[in-house]
Amino acid sequence: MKKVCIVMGSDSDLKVMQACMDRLRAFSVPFEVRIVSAHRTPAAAEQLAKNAAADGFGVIIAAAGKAAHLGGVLAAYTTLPVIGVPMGTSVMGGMDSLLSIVQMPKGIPVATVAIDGADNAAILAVQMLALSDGALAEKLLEFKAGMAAEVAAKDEKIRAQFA
Ligand code: RP5
Repeated sequence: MKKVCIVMGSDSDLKVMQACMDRLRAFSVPFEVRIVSAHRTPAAAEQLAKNAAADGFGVIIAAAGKAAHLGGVLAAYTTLPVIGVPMGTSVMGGMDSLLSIVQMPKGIPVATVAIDGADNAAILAVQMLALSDGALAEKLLEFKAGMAAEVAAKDEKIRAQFA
């Protein structure tokens, strides 16, 4: 199976991104984690993205905050899909990160999840890999069925409570 490359602009992003690692583990999807910054280590960002496909990655998840150019820079150097995760920030609540990631110019898309949407980034990456992996697609169906069962159980409980 192809691996997921999780790239963070700083180790200060790790706490939020832990949910991404946890979800990928739950799906038994292999991943590697890197700290690479579009601004502090731009040469490493270029190298990582250029080599990612040959290194066995099928998708890149890029988490960054503030002027969050990491996903866009990685996407510029690879044809692999890049998922951007905007980090919540103290000054602008993460709107700065969100707009920096989502407003890519035409031709270089970065699939952007919600502010601090680490879990959804992992699920989206799994969905991408499942396009060419039937067993993984089965696991996704089970995952969705599990979620639906949970919500249905809550629905039943609340209906009884207010009947
Ligand atoms: C971004 O700047 C990082 O992704 C992080 O979210 C933010 C702050 O980084 P630190 O100053 O905490 O290293 O590059």
